[in-house]
Amino acid sequence: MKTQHILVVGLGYRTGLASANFLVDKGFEVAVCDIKSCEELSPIIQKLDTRVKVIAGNQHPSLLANGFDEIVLSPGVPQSIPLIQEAYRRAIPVISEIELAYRYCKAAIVGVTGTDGKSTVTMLIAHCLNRLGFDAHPGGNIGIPFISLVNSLREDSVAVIELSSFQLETVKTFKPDVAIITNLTPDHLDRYDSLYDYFNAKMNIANNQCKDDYFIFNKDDEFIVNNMPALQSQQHSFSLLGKADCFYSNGAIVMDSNGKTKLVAHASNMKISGLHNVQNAMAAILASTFIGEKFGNNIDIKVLEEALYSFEGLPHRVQNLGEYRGRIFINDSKATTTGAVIMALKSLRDNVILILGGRAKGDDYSRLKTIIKGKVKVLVLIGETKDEFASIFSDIPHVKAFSMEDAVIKAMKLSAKGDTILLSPACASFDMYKNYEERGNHFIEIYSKLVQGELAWM
Ligand code: UMA
Repeated sequence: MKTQHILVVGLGYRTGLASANFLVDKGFEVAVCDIKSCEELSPIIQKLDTRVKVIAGNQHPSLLANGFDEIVLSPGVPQSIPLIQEAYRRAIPVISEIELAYRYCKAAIVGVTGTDGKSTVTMLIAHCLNRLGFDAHPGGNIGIPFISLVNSLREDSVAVIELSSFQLETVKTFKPDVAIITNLTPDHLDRYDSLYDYFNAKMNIANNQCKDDYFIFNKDDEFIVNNMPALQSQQHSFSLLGKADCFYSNGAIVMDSNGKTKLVAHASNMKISGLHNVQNAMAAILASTFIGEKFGNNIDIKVLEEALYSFEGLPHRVQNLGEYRGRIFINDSKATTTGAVIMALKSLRDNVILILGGRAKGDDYSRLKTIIKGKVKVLVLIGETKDEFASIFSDIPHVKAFSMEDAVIKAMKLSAKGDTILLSPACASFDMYKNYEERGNHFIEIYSKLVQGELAWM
């Protein structure tokens, strides 16, 4: 049989690199192209198998004249680029790395999508399943490409995969055994024409599911409930507000199984706080239960309860750094949407000094006004959006800052004992940093300098 010739589009240090190395190992002839120059890509090229052909600084549609059989598209590359449009014209299949990994994955799959909470839910499910005795592996959008896991997954393993809308745009047959959508609020509207387009990409998570599969959704999310397409899978919901398959009542997280209610956990015993984390826990409880059913086991609720209590949470998500001169510092650098900022503010008392801004993602930032007026004393505006936000929030006390250090110094000056200094930007980080982790780590570093007396702020 003729060797298949695959083009990987986008040589990011996660998806492109892992996909190209995987494919060449499987015997495919592989080329990878990226708009960046060879020099810019050199740290990644060093990790690339030497059998992979690198096309740097060129993504012209004429590349397809080389006769590729399939394209693996990195999530950061939109389908609208001329190369991909030309691929569609030539009927060359375009798939995501998720679809590729699915072809080789022997394990059961839990897929987690939604706007906010995906990473926490992914890690929490993997934590619960491992405590329950499963061999669970988290991956996907969380930063570990699914394709890099498949060789180590067994038939009795569970891959718990965080899925972005970008990754789901180009799946074809991908089908998780358990799919979850945490919530849906405006995001990535710089890539999608409307919220519906964004939602439709996300719903690709469930399109191929069949009647033996499970689909878990947030019953409190009106957009999801009102726009849910017909699905083949068994649908189950969680709710903070009323009855659902898993619901919250007076501090208790309860499962409703065929009309019989069962107490699973007390929210106050969990290390991750806030009602959004109760939602995350409910999604994890349902997913763990259904994975148990898939494997023919009744999971031990006591073990699940302990797993929920022992989960430490993830860095950069409402991460409490500690106290300095009576101010609590919270790093929520992962909050790149208005929905995430709303969740963070809801989980805190008032008197917040909010560090906000970065690279806009097409969100309607005025959505933040009501909660900011209720909880925030003053806004410290950073990044590319600072002028735009100064006009959106003109009726709210605000100052502009010109670096993260400047933001922290201004936040210290404008705060008093008992206040909370929160970095929850509502924006992407790319105007000032490589990614949200680098932004959060810089904030943590500045906080440490403050505590050690190495940053003059008075
Ligand atoms: N590129 C092109 N042509 C273009 C645009 C980009 O060649 O037109 C190239 C860039 O020059 C770069 C490469 O594509 O070299 C970047 O690829 P990538 O952005 O897909 O980067 P990866 O490192 O592979 O990271 C991706 C996800 N990135 C995005 O979706 C933007 C990571 O999610 C994910 O962790 C990783 O795969 C593993 O699955 C990050 C993210 O920001 C965390 N996700 C978004 C979010 O969470 O909101 C969706």
